[in-house]
Amino acid sequence: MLELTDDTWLMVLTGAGVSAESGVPTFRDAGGLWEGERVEDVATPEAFERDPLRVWRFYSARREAAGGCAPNPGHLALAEAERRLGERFLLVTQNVDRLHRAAGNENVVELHGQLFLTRCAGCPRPPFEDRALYDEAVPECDECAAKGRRSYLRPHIVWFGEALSEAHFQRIGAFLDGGARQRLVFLQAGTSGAVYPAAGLVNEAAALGAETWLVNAEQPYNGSRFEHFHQGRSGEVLPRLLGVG
Ligand code: BV8
Repeated sequence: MLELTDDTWLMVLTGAGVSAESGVPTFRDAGGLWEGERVEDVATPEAFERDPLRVWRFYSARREAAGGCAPNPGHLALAEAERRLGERFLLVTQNVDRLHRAAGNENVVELHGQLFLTRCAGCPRPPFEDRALYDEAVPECDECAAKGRRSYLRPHIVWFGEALSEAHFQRIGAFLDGGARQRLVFLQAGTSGAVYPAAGLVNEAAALGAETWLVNAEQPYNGSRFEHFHQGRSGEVLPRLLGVG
């Protein structure tokens, strides 16, 4: 068991596997999202430039699927860990489905963006809440239109080749520095460890002396970096591991 002591600073990195038991499809598993679509066709800025409607159809289908999903016991265990540790807990997720927030986590860094936010591809207006499905036509920015310009709206998602938010890295860095003075623990759950920079966070934490824990259905690409590996479904393993089941 991973004991949450009074001096524990716990950073958790999650991926699609944590939402799998909620019914949200993963990416790289058999039957996952990349089986039907090539990444380059739907999750790159070039793809959006080439065929924005195809990209919107992909994200609209994901909005529709994720909209009906609820947190599973893995999410709930992580929410309970935050209740116990407070500001000594930080959840860094690659998931865009908001299920961690729905479970009750507040100290969350959504590294790859959010499925239910839309922003303008052409102007700096802030991302806005949007659950609409765009299957027939690519939506356009009304604020740009008011200024006589035409710009497409796009999902608030970090695509391959796009930079992640600097503010996220500052928050992660500050947390790791704080934890390094006490008992720093890094826990990775439900991710293939294939996508960077997320997959490299374990190295940063380990360099600061963190204990490294892994929960996954199978050995991930970055699995060799971890001291403790609990193989299995996160909805079953996380509650047990964190002693909150
Ligand atoms: C950038 C869109 C720079 C979001 C996604 C270093 C080395 C090599 C390459 C790179 C590198 N650094 C950067 C790169 C390039 C690239 C990259 O990582 N390429 C890889 C693939 C080689 N990274 C980038 O381009 C990033 N940007 O570096 O910018 C820059 C700087 C300045 C200026 C300009 C640019 C951007 C990365 C953004 C990626 N966006 N998609 C979306 O549509 O949702 S990635 C996509 O993969 C999702 O976001 C997803 O979250 C992410 C990770 O996938 P996983 O969550 O791991 O899901 P997966 O299906 O793969 O795995 C599930 C796992 O769970 C499996 O292991 C399975 O066994 C397990 N599992 C299943 N069920 C369960 C379970 N485990 C437990 N319980 C279960 N029930």
